[in-house]
Amino acid sequence: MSDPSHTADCLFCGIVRGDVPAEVVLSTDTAVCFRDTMPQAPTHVLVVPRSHHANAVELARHDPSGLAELVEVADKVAESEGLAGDYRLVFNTGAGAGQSVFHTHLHVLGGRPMNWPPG
Ligand code: DGP
Repeated sequence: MSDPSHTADCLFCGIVRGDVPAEVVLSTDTAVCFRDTMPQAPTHVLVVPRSHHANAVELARHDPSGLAELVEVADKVAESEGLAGDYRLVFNTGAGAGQSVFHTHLHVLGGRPMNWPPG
């Protein structure tokens, strides 16, 4: 949902608004990118759309071009972090899959060898 009434208690809406501090590495018209406070790799940045949707599927349904843009922005972040086209993008979707913040965010991970399957 992108209903603004859902965003008052949302942590990432707070970061997007600038009310909650974060180490921002890139800010665009549509997204804010900041370092994850629990990094799982030497580079771990979250690419967060300014609009509130609960997960990647909700964003895709309501704003498909916004989802594509998120991936473009993630690639810019990876480049500026020196990952040279070598990185992992992750959308955790649902609590059972590890999603803990219910505002769409794309994890950009890199700077170490990545294992498969992921844990
Ligand atoms: P997920 O588990 O996929 O919903 O990812 C949420 C990520 O958000 C998780 O890796 C930890 C990170 N995180 C949680 N709280 C904060 C915060 O206050 N600031 C920042 N920068 N990251 C946070």
